[in-house]
Amino acid sequence: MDQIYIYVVGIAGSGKTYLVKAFSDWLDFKKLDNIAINLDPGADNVPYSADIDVREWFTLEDIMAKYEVGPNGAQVIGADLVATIIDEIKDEIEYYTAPYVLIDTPGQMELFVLRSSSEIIVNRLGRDRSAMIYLFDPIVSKTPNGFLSLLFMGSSAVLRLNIPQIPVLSKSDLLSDEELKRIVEWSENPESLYDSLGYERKTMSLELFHLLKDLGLFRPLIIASSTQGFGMDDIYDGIQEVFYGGDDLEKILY
Ligand SMILES: Nc1nc2c(ncn2[C@@H]2O[C@H](COP(=O)(O)OP(=O)(O)OP(=O)(O)O)[C@@H](O)[C@H]2O)c(=O)[nH]1
Ligand SMILES: [Mg+2]
Repeated sequence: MDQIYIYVVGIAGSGKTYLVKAFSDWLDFKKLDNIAINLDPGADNVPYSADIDVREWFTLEDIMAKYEVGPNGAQVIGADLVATIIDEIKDEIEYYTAPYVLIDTPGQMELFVLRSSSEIIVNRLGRDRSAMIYLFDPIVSKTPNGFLSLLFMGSSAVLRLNIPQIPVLSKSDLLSDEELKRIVEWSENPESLYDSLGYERKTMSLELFHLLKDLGLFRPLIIASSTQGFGMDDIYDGIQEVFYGGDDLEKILY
């Protein structure tokens, strides 16, 4: 079996790093060979053992010292530098035979999604073998406006990277059953999200929401928790569907 690349993407603190750990542990448990890659030069504590780690080449501190910039500037430079070592990373990946390659992306989502280095990385590793797990932060998702913003950010990630997206509500253990139900309903049904929006947001037309649905943006969220370990089987099924779902692939992509 060829390798497939699973990029874990989401806003700062949405649970990317812990999801890589939880999903890698789950795959291990199922005896499905996998490797984990850390692409975040600013990562402090990485709870999984990274098989390949960008910090072997450079860390945020290195960049701050070398380029005489602060942490934010260093993050931007770091994101661009990753693209310059992608051939070496690819060589290291190919050294492993593991079919599942889990990729932890930098803390700030825009660093990975909006900068062209991500396109270079995805292209170099193989676009048709790639998908992203997009994490909806549970606290931001609680309000309709927050949820809508995350939906737009997720869609910009799809437009930018042009790979299938598996939407996941992370850290779901932090939400009540009622909150979970409401958020999943929003994710599936444009009318319900529209109805929940505050009065001021109603200036957006319902047609816009239907357009977004037609684009495939409204899809049921997978409910997951890395600390409690649930939802990993659904994420796995989502990946299978993306790569082996046949006719469904188009639907998942767009
Ligand atoms: N309750 C709960 N907390 C979680 C879960 N996953 C992660 N966390 C906590 O959320 C915080 C952020 O998680 P990370 O996995 O580091 O998030 P990240 O998106 O990688 O964060 P950055 O890379 O720093 O942007 C950590 O303190 C974790 O302990 C979860 O499933 N449930
Ligand atoms: Mg992280």
